[in-house]
Amino acid sequence: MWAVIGTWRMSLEGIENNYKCLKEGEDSGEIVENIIKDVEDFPFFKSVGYGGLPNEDMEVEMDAGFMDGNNFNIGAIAGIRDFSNPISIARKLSDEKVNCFLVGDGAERYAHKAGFERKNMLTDRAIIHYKNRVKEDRIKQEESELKPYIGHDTVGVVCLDTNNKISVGTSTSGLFMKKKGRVGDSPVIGSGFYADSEIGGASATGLGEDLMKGCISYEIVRLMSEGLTPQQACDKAVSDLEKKLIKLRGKAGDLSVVAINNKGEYGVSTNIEGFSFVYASENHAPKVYLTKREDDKSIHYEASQEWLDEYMKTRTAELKLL
Ligand code: SD4
Repeated sequence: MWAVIGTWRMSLEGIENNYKCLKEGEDSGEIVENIIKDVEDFPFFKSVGYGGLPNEDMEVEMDAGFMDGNNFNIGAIAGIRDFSNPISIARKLSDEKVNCFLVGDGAERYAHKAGFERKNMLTDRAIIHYKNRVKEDRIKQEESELKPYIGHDTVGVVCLDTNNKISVGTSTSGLFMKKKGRVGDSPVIGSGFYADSEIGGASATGLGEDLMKGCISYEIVRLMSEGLTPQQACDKAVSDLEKKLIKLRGKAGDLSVVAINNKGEYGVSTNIEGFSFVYASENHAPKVYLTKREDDKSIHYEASQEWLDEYMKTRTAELKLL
């Protein structure tokens, strides 16, 4: 059996371009990296890789993480600038026994020495978004609250290959207008991602500051190890964390998760409207779904052609300076 799941509609092309190799026995780590690279390279996705939106100093600082569920190798980078494929750097770091989670300057030095491609990741389009946001904030005369960019967010991919190995990876430019040096959940093991080939893997997207409070990806895998299906585990992890956050703090940020188990079954849960994901497996061609939650249960339905057309139209629409 093989299966792969990715957060958001943006993982579709990556999954479509790579899932056939899974049938041919390709390693899940390789597939996770290749899918995420496709997302990082596409300039119209504004919260991952090239074209990602910058921090408040107008710098694109990116985070990425990778885990191999067979041997628990992990690699992660945070706050890295000017490298084209953060996921590849994170995966390469997962070969290291120590020094496998690097930040900022240290991550850049490592990537440089290891020969990774340097690239200015700030696009003209991202600069327009930045300038417009500065202008809007000035108009509002108040600091607007940091929210994950609606409908975009982190790409997280969990993959089971035909050798029963589960790998997981994440990549993001994090929150638009974040403070320099701010790190979310995406490169943090157990929060943004976790995989154990004997059980399953999970990945998260949303407000990192809140996702980390529940170590949510680890929690989902732990729940699966207790016998919950991926869907039950995702629903329980999201709803427990949301309830706890509301109880302790009065509100909960955006929490969305995807998971698969060692049989290739999937689960997805969210506390927001309009969370999309892509799933493919031996018995299932890649498809985009949307998820909504009713009474702590998730309902998944296939995205309509109209929704899919509208998605690309809005991503690529002409953007003007305000
Ligand atoms: C973070 N979870 O940096 C990530 C962001 C995300 O913007 O998923 N979306 O908190």
